[in-house]
Amino acid sequence: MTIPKTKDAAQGGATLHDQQVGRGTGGETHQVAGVDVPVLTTAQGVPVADDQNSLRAGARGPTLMEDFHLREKIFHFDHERIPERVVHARGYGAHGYFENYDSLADLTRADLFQRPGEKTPAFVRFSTVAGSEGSPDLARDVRGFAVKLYTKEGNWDIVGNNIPVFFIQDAIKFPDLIHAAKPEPDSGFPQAQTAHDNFWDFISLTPESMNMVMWIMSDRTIPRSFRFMEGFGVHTFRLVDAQGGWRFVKFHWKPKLGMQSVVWNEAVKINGADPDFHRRDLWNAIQSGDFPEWELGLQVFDQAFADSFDFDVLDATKIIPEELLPVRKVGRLVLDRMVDNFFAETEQVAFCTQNIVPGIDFSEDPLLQGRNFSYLDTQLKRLGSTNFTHLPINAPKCPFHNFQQDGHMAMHNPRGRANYEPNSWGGAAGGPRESPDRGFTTVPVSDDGPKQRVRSETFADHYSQARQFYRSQTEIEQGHIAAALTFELSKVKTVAIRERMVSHLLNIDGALADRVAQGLRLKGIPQPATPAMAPRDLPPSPALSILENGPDGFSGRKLGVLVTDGSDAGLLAALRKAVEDVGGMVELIAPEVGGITASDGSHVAADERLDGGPSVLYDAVAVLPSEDGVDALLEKPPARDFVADAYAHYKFVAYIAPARKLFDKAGLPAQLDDGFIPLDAGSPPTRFVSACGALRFWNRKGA
Ligand code: HDD
Repeated sequence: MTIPKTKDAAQGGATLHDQQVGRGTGGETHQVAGVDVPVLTTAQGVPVADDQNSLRAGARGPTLMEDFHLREKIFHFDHERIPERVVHARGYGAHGYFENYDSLADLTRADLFQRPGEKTPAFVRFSTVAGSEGSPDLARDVRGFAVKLYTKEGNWDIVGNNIPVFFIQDAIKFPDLIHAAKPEPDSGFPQAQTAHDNFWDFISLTPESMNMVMWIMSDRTIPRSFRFMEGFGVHTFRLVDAQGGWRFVKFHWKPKLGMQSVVWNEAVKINGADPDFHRRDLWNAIQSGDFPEWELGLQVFDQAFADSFDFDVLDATKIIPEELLPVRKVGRLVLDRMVDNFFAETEQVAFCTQNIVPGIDFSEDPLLQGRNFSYLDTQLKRLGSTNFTHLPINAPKCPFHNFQQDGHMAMHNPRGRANYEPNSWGGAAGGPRESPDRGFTTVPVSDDGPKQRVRSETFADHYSQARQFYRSQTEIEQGHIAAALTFELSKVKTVAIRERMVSHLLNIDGALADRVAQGLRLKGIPQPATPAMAPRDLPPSPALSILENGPDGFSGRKLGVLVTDGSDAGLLAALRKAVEDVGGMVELIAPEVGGITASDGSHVAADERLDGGPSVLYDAVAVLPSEDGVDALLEKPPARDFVADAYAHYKFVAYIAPARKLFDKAGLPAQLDDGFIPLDAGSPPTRFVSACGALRFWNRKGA
């Protein structure tokens, strides 16, 4: 191929930004196969004539050192990877905005909360904690929920999780916790799982983790989608008003679509069927204009409330129940744009708990205080330069001026002579100066005492809120917690660790401990662990249950429809309309991906081939084969699994008469329960879709 000579790309008027983000945007173009495309260049902008062959001495001779194009290309490739995050390595980010409802000037001087309706750009990264970057999305794990708000007075990061409490009270235990959770150092497995000896050994020796244990064994750690989970700032922070007055605050993100999780057997299968299940879900939702939303909620309280509350508000293993202190909704977070480049944005985004703005302040929570050391340090390791703040995803969107300079990859290089202050260069030439009025000031709280390594007595109650969490769950959810504990501890080989965990459970709930002990076939029930403080019965908090806080419809959910040649075209169209009318999505699964010929002779494209679209990928399913088409399904294991799994996972199933043959073949009961809804003249698709709003038919016996 002969490539015409061109000018240097940089002369073509490309901006620095174009050159950074485009694959040859700007610069000269040339025609390839009748289309104008940019000329391929080296990183130096030199046009490349041949990108297929290295420079050789003779057609079969050795490659020459002189080949600067080959060397530059391979050199760059060799350095493509940066260290993955030591925790939260696997994540997925999106852009959006935060919109403030009312002025909160009476509570905080934070600029973003001053004006009703004001929008602040945001970037959010969701993540799992323990797994590597390539681990599956539906590992049982806490989800990170990190929000960067690019306010007009600097970047504010709320680096939270989808669970409002944490395993440990003091940051000094974080390396131990994470070492224990990650793959064991000798064997190098298990990946992205806490179901192993090291984790439960550490946990069973750390009673302060018991509240978190209840949360992680609940379905919160197997969310159906990032879109359907809550987020929390976890720690207590401070809101500071213009007069310097302050109150404590806890941050909540409430999903507009309600909460939803999968069931464990489903999670295991989703990980095989689509390891990218969560990121694909977010991508698809945002790309199709179905923008997920969360409301920011505040629990605001003063020192008197903190003192009257039974737990220490500085203890990150505790919540303040919403029933005790309601969550005030103050704005909404909308995610409406995917990244242009995963590496540049999602991978290089650097969240730091110490990124805070005037009007917000830290509390003395020892976990938060330790985090404030950790994040800056880890970004330097990961991103390689103190100038990571110059990367577009990390740079503030408001003006910023200081005397920091140089270092690796410096991109913002101030002009002029003044690179220190005080200086006597005067006016603008003297550079920026501090502002006592606008600048960040720390709340002048005082707390003095002897220097010592101690844990406050007010952190000593490790079981009461664990009990409260467990007893606030529906019976179904309690069953899931017991099953999850039994599963995880069954993977633990050391019997003494299993027993030690049950001894903690005895302090939480006797029936739960019994259930797990029986599930493990322990020889006898161990003695309860000796608590540092006797657990108390607290009133149940319905806000802690997922099932009590689910959605009221099928909006944002997905229906999978199994079809064959001859499927009823009219019914398909009516079903699609009924789902889309309530804001849901439909995917068709056919024996072959090329699609089907429907009853009216029309060609209908499929979204998935049968073995690529198992029912675990959908919130509800419809089984609509034709009389002629169903026989071919009977011999296909993925077709039988499709209905057997939908049944086992409590899904609502719409069907027409021929589907019964497949149900029989898959071993479903002859007497179908009310979760199976026929589609016929007496039962239109709208009836099925409104039933699907309950998401699962939990009354199914024997599933
Ligand atoms: Fe952390 C990442 C959340 C305790 C040290 N953490 C990280 C991320 C989230 C959290 C969401 C991923 C950010 C992203 O998407 O880039 N971490 C939490 C929460 C905690 C918590 C909610 C307890 C309330 N973390 C915690 C402690 C320490 C760290 C106690 C250390 C003392 N966390 C880190 C880190 C990471 C991190 C090593 C790894 C990658 C990163 O920071 O950017 O610094």
